[in-house]
Amino acid sequence: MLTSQQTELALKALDNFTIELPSWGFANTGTRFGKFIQASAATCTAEKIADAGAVHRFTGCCPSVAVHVLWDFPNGLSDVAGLMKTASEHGVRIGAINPNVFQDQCYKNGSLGNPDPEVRKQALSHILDSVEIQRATGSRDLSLWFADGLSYPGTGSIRARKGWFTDGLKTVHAALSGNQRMLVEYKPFEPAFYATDIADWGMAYIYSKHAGPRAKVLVDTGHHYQTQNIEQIVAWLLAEDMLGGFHFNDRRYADDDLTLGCMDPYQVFRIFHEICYFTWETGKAPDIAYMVDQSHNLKNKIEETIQTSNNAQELYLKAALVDHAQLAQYQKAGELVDAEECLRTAFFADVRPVLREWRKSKGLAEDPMAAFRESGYTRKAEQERAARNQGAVSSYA
Ligand code: AFD
Ligand code: MN
Ligand code: MN
Repeated sequence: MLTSQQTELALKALDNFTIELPSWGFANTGTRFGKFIQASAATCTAEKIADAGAVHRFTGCCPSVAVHVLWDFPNGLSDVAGLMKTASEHGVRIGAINPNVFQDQCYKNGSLGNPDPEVRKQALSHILDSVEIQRATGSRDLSLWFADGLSYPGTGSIRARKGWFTDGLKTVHAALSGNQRMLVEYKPFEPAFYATDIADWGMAYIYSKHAGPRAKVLVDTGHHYQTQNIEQIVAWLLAEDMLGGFHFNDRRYADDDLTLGCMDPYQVFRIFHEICYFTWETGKAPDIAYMVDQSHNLKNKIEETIQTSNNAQELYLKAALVDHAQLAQYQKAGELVDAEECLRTAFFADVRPVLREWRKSKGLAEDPMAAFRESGYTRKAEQERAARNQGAVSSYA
């Protein structure tokens, strides 16, 4: 049972915690081995936004939707007004802008890292067009992930590619204005299987530093080797004021894009702990974009996103409950067991009652999953979308 002081702290933490949803999480996506079509899945960007709006309506913590330029703005800037109108009709706003320089045929040997200067120019022009969309939607963040890399030794100059990326990202940075930021995401492998051009946090950090002060590192929790200590990376980036945000998901083996917290909730808690501990020590909450990046191939897409949002709120709440003053004392005194127990006590605290109290105070159903299921949203979506989804063949493409 939480003390009244902990309850007050928890309610305040929930008021300040939001997590952005990925538009691509609501459409029929899958793995490279095919996809299993869901009749209720979104079949256009307006429906993806409507589905994200439904998650926000039931959870109260997902007010924005990250979008993918090629998939959500097929006509570029001219799609912006309509999508912003759709977003506000569903009680959400457009969030991070994701350029796409990984699926066009010309990017076979890379985008900003391509040895052909014409392809590098084409990639840069798409990213600069994405900055214009970012400006038009009023989005703060440009979320940059690159599939660039080599799959065989000797098939490219690692240093030349580093130089091209440095130049390209500098040019992107120069196009930013106002409160705009660019978040540089790293990934150790996939689809490149020998040397990915932005493979780890160090490379993303160096590229960001070269680009300029608006560039920060984006940590995708699925983009690490099995043994990597993600919360240590988070602590370093916080200390350097270089943590831009997260793409949250969970994994058992690689970039599995599973439901946040389904495999290792204690690791997610430790990541949030580093942020809450930093906030307590500095007295200032870092400006971090919490975003989901998952591919809901098997579960109902909206239900999995509600599950993800609930897990994120619960684990963030637990991290907020750590007795930081006590922990700092034990760490200083080298009291190892007592220091560790500060984390474990908070991790095992039952925060579901206070989460239900918070939802009630916001006029939300205490159980968002049950409320969503009772709403009949899925059945209605199936009726409206089944025919269009039937046409989406499950293929190796
Ligand atoms: C894939 C990539 C990366 C990127 C996401 C959205 O691995 O995580 O952020 O697609 O473009 O998951
Ligand atoms: Mn990602
Ligand atoms: Mn990924």
